[in-house]
Amino acid sequence: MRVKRFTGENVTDIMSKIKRELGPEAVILQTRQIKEGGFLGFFAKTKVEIITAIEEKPQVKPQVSGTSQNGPLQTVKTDAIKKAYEAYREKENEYAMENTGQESLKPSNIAEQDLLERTKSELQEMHSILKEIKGHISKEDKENPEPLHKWVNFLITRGVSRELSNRLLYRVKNELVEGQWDNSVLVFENLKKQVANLCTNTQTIRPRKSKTLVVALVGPTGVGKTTTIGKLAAGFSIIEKRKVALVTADTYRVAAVEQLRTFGEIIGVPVEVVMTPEGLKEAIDEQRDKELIFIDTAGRSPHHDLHMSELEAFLNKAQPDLTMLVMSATTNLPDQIKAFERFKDLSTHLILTKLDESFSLGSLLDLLVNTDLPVAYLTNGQDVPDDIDAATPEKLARCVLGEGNPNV
Ligand SMILES: Nc1nc2c(ncn2[C@@H]2O[C@H](COP(=O)(O)OP(=O)(O)OP(=O)(O)O)[C@@H](O)[C@H]2O)c(=O)[nH]1
Ligand SMILES: [Mg+2]
Repeated sequence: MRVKRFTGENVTDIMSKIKRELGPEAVILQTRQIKEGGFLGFFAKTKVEIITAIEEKPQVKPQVSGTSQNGPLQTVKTDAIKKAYEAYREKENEYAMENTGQESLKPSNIAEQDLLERTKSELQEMHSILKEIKGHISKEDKENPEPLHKWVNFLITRGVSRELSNRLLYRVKNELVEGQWDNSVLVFENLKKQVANLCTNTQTIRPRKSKTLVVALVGPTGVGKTTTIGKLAAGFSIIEKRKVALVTADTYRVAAVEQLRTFGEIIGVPVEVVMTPEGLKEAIDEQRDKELIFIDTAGRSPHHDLHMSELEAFLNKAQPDLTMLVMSATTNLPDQIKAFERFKDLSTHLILTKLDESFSLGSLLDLLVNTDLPVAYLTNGQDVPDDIDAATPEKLARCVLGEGNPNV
């Protein structure tokens, strides 16, 4: 990799210089203001410095076909895409440190935060123990015969609620005959079927050549909206060869916009930044020649009414065809359900993120029975563009139950 420094009067001039000299593959590592010239620190001119990097290895040819278990986007320019996205991410973090986020990074706040988090998780644990004790005397427990109790416990250890676990085993019991309740292979096969039956509602994005499809991603803060848009935009533009545009209505990220644009240039996708709902509408109208327009929105706390109304104002102007509510598997179920309740009227689909970070994905099943929106995608890592999969009932069932039969 070759690293090169560029300086100039402004970012736009330097960006064109970089593009001329290094081509669109160049990745921005750092952007900052510097003082140059002058005497003893006086009369120095303020300039912009951009540090770039370019891969000198021969390029990997795009492989259009070949979907894999880990995601369909594995081969194409992956390194360049990753680096560009990481550069964007770094800039974003830098900005967060320099601004409001700074406070929360002080050591004393970290300790307080830790204590708060621990207390919160202890309370949650106590809450689930109480729920479990209550569940022990539930009616369904008595209805499920002894050989099936271990399966109820298995589901509970996977994170499924006791109530739903009992319901599932009740169905298994009714579909098998008594002599089969001891047969682990038959019980597990039937259980997989029962779980998949609760996960049938899946649907991915299907762009059409004839009409632009506008897709907005919304959701609570930090759940992975921007990362998922990066993965989707790269996937659709590079693998599916679709004409894609990306519009960000997240004004908090303005400092990182150049990086986002560089990321867009590498994957061949224009990036527009808008400040107002009207600006969003104009940006969409300008990109009407595209097959797909992705809109990234700022993370919104479901408890913050003003922020929610701002989001609604953006969506009212944009009138997206699909609005995907992004939910993280690391959020506890009651909070997931609260967020769902708050966002559901704005949303048409769900995207479930950070599956790789949770050890008990069983609670996703409880989430799904509490929601009626189709699940579009599952994400399982931070890597752009690789860590994303289209949702299917089988994949969801595998998340809930794990890979193999626990009782053989
Ligand atoms: N482990 C893991 N991390 C993820 C995944 N998706 C996103 N992340 C990480 O989650 C963090 C937040 O991701 P963002 O994409 O910025 O989330 P966001 O929803 O856009 O955040 P806001 O815009 O601040 O609301 C980043 O560190 C991402 O790398 C995933 O599937 N798995
Ligand atoms: Mg974001």
